[in-house]
Amino acid sequence: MRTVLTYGTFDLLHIGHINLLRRARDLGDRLIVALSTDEFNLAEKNKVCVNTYADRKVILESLRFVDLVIPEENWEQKVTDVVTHEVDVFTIGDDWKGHFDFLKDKCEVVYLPRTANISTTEIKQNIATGGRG
Ligand code: C2G
Repeated sequence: MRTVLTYGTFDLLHIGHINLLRRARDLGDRLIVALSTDEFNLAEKNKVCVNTYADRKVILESLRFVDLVIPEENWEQKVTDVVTHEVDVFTIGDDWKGHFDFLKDKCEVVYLPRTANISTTEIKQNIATGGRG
């Protein structure tokens, strides 16, 4: 059983998230998503989510290529998560390239290409300005 772990906020789930999650799952047999809590998002990422943690969790759990969702509550939990869940591969979008290389002595680290021209921020801006420009 090859376990893959990734992290994120996944608010207003969009094709960029889906591409990431599908490719993450394809790196192994089981995908765990550490989902940023509302408190962590606000305190550490300056993000105010449209969907609550509870709703974002249910949405991710409904995806056929997500096997388990756990909370991401701080920046420091990754090593513990990798060990606790016997993770073989840590993966995340390449906007984080290099940030998590410290995990390389515990598991493989794979940075996946981001999907261009889509982000939660852009979606919010398009809604605020009355639709895609
Ligand atoms: N992503 C992507 N393409 C996009 C947008 C996002 O591949 N167009 C990827 C990101 O690179 C990330 C995942 O989708 O791997 C989730 O993105 P966010 O919800 O924005 O998560 P982020 O704020 O990057 O949180 O500890 C790590 C952080 O929790 C990561």
